[in-house]
Amino acid sequence: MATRPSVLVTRRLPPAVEAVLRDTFDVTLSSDDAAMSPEALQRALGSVDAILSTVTDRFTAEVLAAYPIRTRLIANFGVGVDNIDLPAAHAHGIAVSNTPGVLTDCTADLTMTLLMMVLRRAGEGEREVRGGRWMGWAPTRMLGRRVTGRTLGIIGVGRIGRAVARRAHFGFDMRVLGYSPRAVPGPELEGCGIELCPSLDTLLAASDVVSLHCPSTLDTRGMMNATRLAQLSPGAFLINTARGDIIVEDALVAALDSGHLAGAGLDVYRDEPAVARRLLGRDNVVLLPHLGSATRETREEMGFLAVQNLRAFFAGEELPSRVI
Ligand code: 8YV
Repeated sequence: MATRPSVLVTRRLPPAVEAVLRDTFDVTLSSDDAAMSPEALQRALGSVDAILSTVTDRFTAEVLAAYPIRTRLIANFGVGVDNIDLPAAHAHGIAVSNTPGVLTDCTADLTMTLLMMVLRRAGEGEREVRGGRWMGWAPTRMLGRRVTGRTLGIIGVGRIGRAVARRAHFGFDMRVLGYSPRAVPGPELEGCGIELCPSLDTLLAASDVVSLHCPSTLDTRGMMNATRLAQLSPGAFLINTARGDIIVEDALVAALDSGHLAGAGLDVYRDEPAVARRLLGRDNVVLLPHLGSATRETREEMGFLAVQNLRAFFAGEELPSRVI
């Protein structure tokens, strides 16, 4: 029998996915289900044919400088690949795949969850009830902002941005503005209810709520800085289910402190799992623990898509979702 490709799986995955992996490859499963250290990643790069990685595995240029490298494919469990230095991987002859599509709806659903929670003060309200501080209904108590009919600005009109737009436009009657540097107007965006803005400035100034759906790249890291936040209309809200480092956290806190920003809903953070102390104490900020794709169904589909990429790679076939 031909030897099976060796695959290191860095984190525990849904049992059905692990079963398929065991049936197909010579698999090493992570034993402690914690983020792998740079040293452990380097050891893996030298010893296995492929690595099924997640967002918590940081394949920096230093890690990828391991020698010798045996790994030929990093199959990332997630659509974002900012945890992998792509030029360095390419330079070492390592292919990279991801899991787009299967997590679009879940992430869009979670974006709407954050939006609703922030504008309707749901996190704050829940804390009040659980804390035994609720003194009863009153006409002027804990008033949030109406969601229906507001203007939502979507930065990044790819799969997830468009799925959010559909929910907001057709479900909540929102006016939806969109911006991506390379987006072109047409039926695909119009069908999602998106009016494309000519510039980011226009979108920021015209939106009541801005939601981030762009990848973290050299162009977008730190994009939401003090200048950009100041361009938002006073009393606007910011939602982030993309990547934490797109927002400059100090600038976000300052905009919340000054009241220019009315609230924020965050699922992702620059230094996960660390969350800035100055955000933790704020009632107008909803903080979730990177739950975008966290449903049983989606995590299985992500796993199966990663397996398909591994299979195709070792069969010499085209990868279903190759990044490089
Ligand atoms: C995943 C995500 O849970 O797919 C992504 O890019 O951020 C999340 O949905 C995470 O990446 C798992 O590796």
